[in-house]
Amino acid sequence: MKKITVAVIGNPNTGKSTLINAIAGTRLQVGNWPGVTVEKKTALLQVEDLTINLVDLPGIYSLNPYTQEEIIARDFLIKEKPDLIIDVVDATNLERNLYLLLQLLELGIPVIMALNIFDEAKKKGYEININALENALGIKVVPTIATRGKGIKELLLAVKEVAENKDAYIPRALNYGKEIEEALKNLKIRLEKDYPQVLQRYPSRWLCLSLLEGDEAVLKETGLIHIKNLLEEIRRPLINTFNDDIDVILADARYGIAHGINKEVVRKKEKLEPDFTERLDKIVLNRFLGLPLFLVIMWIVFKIAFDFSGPFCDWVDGVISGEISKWASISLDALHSPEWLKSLIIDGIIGGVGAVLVFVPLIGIFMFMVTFLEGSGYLARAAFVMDRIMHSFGLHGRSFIPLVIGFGCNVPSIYATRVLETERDRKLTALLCPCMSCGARLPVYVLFAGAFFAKYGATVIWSLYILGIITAVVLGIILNKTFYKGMKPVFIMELPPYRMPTFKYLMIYTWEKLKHFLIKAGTFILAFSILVWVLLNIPYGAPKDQTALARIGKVISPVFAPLGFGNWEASSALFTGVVAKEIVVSTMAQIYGIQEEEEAQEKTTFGEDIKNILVSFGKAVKDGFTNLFTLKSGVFEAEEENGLKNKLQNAFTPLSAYAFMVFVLLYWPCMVFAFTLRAEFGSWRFLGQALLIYTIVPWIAAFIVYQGGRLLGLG
Ligand SMILES: Nc1nc2c(ncn2[C@@H]2O[C@H](COP(=O)(O)OP(=O)(O)OP(=O)(O)O)[C@@H](O)[C@H]2O)c(=O)[nH]1
Ligand SMILES: [Mg+2]
Repeated sequence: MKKITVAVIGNPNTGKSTLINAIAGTRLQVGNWPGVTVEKKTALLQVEDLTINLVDLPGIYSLNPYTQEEIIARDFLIKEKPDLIIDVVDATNLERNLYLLLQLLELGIPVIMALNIFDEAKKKGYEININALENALGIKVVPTIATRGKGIKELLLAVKEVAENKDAYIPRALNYGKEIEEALKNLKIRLEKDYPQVLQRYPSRWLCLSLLEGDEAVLKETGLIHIKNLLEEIRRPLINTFNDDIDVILADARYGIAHGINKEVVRKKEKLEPDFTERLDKIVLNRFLGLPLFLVIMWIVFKIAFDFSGPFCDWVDGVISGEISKWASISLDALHSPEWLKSLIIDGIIGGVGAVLVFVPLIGIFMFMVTFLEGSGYLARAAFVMDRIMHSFGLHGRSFIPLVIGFGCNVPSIYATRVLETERDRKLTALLCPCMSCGARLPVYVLFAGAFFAKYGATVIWSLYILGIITAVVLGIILNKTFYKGMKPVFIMELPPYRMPTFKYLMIYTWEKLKHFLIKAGTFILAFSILVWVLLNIPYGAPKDQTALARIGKVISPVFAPLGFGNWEASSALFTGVVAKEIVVSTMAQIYGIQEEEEAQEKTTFGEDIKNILVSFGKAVKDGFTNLFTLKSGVFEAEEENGLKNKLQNAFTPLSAYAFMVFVLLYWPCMVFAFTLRAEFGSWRFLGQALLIYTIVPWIAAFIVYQGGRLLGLG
């Protein structure tokens, strides 16, 4: 049995990850913007007697990398020397994609071209002569539509054929003309003589070309820095002949050939009508409309998510505090369990975890819409629109993508900063990520907005998200003036076309995001619900305000007094919430003790319970759609049965509730964020810096809101 490694490479956003998912049934991250994949990922596949190790890599425009993720891709090709390369090419953009392909041919590894996004090319009226393309390049070309799994079989056949006859498919490299080829030959001879081991380690033609170009990174990497003089000697006559730098000459040659091939093999039918993408972008990217439109789109996303999910959240709440609590109570009674165990399971675990699970429908629907924005190509536009604002603190619009990802969860944002070029840009962007309100904060907002702002709930929560963005801008400007001085980077981000995400895509990537919350509920939140229960029961049987948790809360509460929530309940919820934001809600649910209602003990059979659950689900579906079409504010007008909202209304005023939400918005996101930040940047100091910022900033922000509000007579 034979095993081969196949590198899947190509320009950004050409469908590499989609293609691997289609071939191997994996769920690698896919999105409609350049820079989705930021690290190497692999998928194993068996084709008859051949084991194929497919390696998904970040997109690159050339083999001369700038950003960290581009270096990952380049290094894999150069150092790990895969057996075969699949170059995934965007058929609507053949000429530009050919530049990388021509460089790949220089690696001495067989290349197959997957001519992907073939559907869009056809729709745009491109006719590509596959045979002519194969002949011009001397490699196999397979048209594919990765999103629909078209061409996969043919691609795998080609892989098998090439893998079995590798030597016959070593590509012929591009000829750069007599002078340059001569220089390359001379250089190779010198290296063969003096540095045979270096020459052996890397693809030789690529190495010679990079050295000739004077690629500093390659010089350093190969340890050949001391042959600079020799290189100068070889380079000088060339520069004299061509009157230009070698890298420019080589790039020009590649562009020239790419242009030539494109002209020869692509025919474009008469353009019938202006492109949909072009027409829509006139509005979306408009100087004046762009930003308001972004805000409106965000608002619509919230409105839909809250209205539609309301009845479903109610339903989950009903099932947890009704049937599930009842079943647990009956089973525990039947087992003659002691009172404390019953309290732990029902008040601690079901009450604590349940308070968070109630919001799963909301988070799910919100994630669904964020996934839609990602897949449709709007996300990249939002980054473009934000570009000017980002420049005010020396960042590029590209930084906005890690930030937007933060609306889902701040942890993947940290990884997404790899698309940025400098360490400074990466660190500054990572430092701003926590200002983006992640899904875990939603339960807190919904609880408070529901208790204090009912009808205006969606708008209040939307205002928190906007406040997060504004804080990021202010913080960015301050950091840019102090610790993170930097140049304004120039980089044009490429805008992908608008695409209608498939239903399957939406379901898979919504689930991937939601899964994370469910896992957290079953681990962190479960563990902390138990811990909170324990702290609330030391000493056992004491009134709640004399327990260990209350004591902790009372110690730290003076810090929060100027912010309007100096009570021990809020303080201890914020204390446990350091681990994860949902825990703020699960702690409050336990502190304000959701009382078992008498009706929960109603004598119904198990069958009746199940029927009741199903019937109420049916009603939730109906109500969800009714809300959607009648613009009723679903989640905030939820019938509150357990009295948590009432208790909150006694402990907070609308103003202090808003200040509390602002504090939750801006304080330290979660433990996983801390671990990831430390791991990704390898620095305790940087972590400490971030911790400090996200302790001070929320305090100041909540202070301004609360005291400012009081001055204005609001509370
Ligand atoms: N119409 C069409 N869209 C496609 C096709 N293949 C991929 N896409 C879409 O193209 C976008 C990019 O797909 P990805 O698989 O993330 O691309 P990638 O090359 O891995 O991107 P990076 O990791 O950012 O370099 C997604 O919106 C896909 O749904 C195709 O054959 N046809
Ligand atoms: Mg990818």
